Amino acid sequence: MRTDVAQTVRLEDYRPSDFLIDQVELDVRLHPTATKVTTTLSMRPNPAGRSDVPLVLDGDEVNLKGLALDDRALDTGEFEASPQSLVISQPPQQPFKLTIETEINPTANTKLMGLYRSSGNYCTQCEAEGFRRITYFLDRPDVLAVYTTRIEADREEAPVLLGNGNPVESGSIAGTGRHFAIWHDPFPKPSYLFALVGGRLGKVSKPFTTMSGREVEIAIYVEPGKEDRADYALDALERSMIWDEKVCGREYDLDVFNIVAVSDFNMGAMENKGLNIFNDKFVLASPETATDVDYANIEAIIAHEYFHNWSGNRVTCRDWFQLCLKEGLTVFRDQEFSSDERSRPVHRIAEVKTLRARQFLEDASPLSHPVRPSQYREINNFYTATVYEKGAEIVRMLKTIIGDEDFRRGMDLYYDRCDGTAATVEDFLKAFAEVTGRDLSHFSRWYAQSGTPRMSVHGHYDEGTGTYRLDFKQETPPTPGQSAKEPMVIPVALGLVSIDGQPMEAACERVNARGVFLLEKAEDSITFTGIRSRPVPSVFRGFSAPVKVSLDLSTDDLLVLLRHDTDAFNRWQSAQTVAMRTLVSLSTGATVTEEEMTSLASAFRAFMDTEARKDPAFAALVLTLPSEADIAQEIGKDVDPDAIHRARKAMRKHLGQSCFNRLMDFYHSLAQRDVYSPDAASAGQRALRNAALDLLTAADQQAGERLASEQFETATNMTDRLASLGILTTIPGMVRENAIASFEQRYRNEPLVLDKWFTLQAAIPEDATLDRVKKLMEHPAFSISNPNRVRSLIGSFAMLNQVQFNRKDGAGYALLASIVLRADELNPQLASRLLTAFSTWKMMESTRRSHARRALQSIAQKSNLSRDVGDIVNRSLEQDGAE
Ligand code: B3K
Ligand code: ZN
Repeated sequence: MRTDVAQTVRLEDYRPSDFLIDQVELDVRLHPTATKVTTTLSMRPNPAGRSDVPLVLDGDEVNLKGLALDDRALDTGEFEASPQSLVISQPPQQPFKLTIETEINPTANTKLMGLYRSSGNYCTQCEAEGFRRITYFLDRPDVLAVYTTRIEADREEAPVLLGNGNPVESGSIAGTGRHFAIWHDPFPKPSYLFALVGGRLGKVSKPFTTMSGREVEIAIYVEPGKEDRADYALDALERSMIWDEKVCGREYDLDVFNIVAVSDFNMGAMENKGLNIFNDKFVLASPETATDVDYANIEAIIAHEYFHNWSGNRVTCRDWFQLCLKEGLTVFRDQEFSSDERSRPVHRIAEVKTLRARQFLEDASPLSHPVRPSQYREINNFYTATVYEKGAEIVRMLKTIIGDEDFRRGMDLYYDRCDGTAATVEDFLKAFAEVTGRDLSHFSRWYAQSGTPRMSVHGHYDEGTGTYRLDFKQETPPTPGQSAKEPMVIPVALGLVSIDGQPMEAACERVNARGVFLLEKAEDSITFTGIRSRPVPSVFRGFSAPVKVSLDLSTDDLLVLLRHDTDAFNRWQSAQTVAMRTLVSLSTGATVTEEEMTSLASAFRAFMDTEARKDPAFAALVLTLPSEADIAQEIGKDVDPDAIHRARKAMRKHLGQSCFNRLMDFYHSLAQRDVYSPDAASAGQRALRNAALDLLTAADQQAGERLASEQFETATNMTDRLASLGILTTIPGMVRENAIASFEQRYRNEPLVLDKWFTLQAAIPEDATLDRVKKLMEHPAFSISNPNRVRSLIGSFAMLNQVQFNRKDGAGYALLASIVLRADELNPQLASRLLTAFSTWKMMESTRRSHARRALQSIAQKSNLSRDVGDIVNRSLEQDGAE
């Protein structure tokens, strides 16, 4: 076990910085291996900090080349420099100027933090603590400064030079082949929002007039020749800007807004002020290379990063414990945007599927933590589904509780009051408490208490009195570091439906005009009066709280909701609940009656006859069974992934056979259109057609193979081509292998498309996949140093292939462990993200559990692990009861 555990940072230890930086002037001379950075800081002691203390600046692998205080070079005795810090023992007690010269090697920077190179271009990533890899600095989010950046480079190597803020000046340096550009950002910002780019890039742009009439140029820079693939992203950016003005009253504030797409990036994108840097996967799209899901992701991530300009940049975070303040809020904002641009119920279902698959899973694992953690060892490990997705659910619950108007007033007050500052979760809640006069202290527990609350809901109808009582109980299971749990404030949006499917008007004073009951205690009951027949309750409409619900509803009642509920989310949820009950029984060897097997099938048939064509995207979701990972999570302990795989396959086959003619009818009537459009309605039709093909194939492999092959050959877009290839990969044989080979041939020069090819093969649920994955690691398109490639092949194997990653012989775990160790030497963030695939290990049956433990221990025993991997492996093994 690792002994050199990194120092723990605690929220309770926060204190303001002892020094402030008002202005930063950077002069960056780009060079592949020896970039010289001269930083001039206008500093002063912080009146809120301690006096007479040394000045300690953060560094990370930087080389100090020169140091001057108020233009006087410092003697060696006056400071101490290491790659990790620069300490000036007796700094002035009044404002002073510090000039620091550093030298860095962007080509050797494989961590992709700080200044690095991607396909020869220079780019940066500074959140959370990457700026200290460029120069020594007070690299913390509550030190806000105004930046001016001069970038100099070889004109051939880097004709485009971009920085934060507005362009000020540019020109050639005579006789050197070099040129420069100066950028000035008037908005004070923390160092994590700093960015620069230098390289050969193509550009698409358009003018944008803001709500107050200011002219802005919005532009996207991509690899030359791929400009037309950025059109959709540019359009999404424009729509995001309009939405933020119309719906939130937020206007853009600089003269230019630039986005740069790069191919080596640790995450999706980064919201640097005025200069967003993106993983090219979330910018580049054409019908031939991107799927409907890619288009939707591009739209959402473009919006997300743009929205950060207010929720994150204008109002930033005091410290990294407040990360959810910008991330949870901004996810909520991008979800609302996508819901407005697309179908709200369909988007809500997609959000909840993601939340359950990632956040509920995390909360049930050794990595569970509160939305606002109270301590960390490596902050990069806290960019999690809990901070992002559950963080967004908290904002959504707040809106549900206080209503739309007060929510908007609270947001406006928060922005107005906190603009230009580094804020806390308390500042955020205070704005809403003030506009509503509510005490939100109990509600704030959502930020501090980890774990997914479990709710049970029981209904009692009394025919004699015409009343209907609903009993609610909540309980949150223990999580690491938190054994005793308190009740949460839980908004329950609900309604009653009659057995014959009519909405019931029922009186209950505890349910407000918006149909919401607020549960504040561990147990509570509400009673409806004037009820003439037994109702079916529809609770947690729209998934009004991030909780697990156990409902004592019969299959028949659930199917009433599927057919008739006015809430689309609960219609979908009802079908999922019926399917899940049967899938769990099948997976765990419990008896499944004929009736159970057939009831969902007949409900599906009725649904297809009457409803499915009204909203194909929604229908596709209804016809898709819970995933193997969802079923494993529902079972929760002693999980056997092979049994789950068999159960899901059997049920798909049964449903496919029972609905065969209708599915075939759907498949043929929703034929491909000649012209591809990524809009939600067209995407919905494709989704339904491909969901039908999946069930048809489960029912009749030969027929499915024939249809899928034909679709694969004739597809006019990537969505249909990839869906058919995915279906073919489930059928062993030459048809599949030929399709895999032809796809590779067709897209051999398209790395982002080959990523999809890697993913599909890594997800094949058969024993030979392990060797296939190892072989694909030798493929010329694969590279262990490129995060997209590694995530597509290895990440998909570990996260999507339940049966092969969790092989009973432990070989899946061993493969991942060895790759994590290899990746860790180059890129710790990438390695630790891969390692989180082990988060389900404790819920496996004992043989698999032992193999997983051994694999984790083999990582933990290594010396020189990064802080990132060391932290995840230690937390994964903590509180591991010996067996
Ligand atoms: N704020 C960045 C994520 C930074 C991750 C640093 N490890 C992108 C985003 O959430 O918008
Ligand atoms: Zn974000």
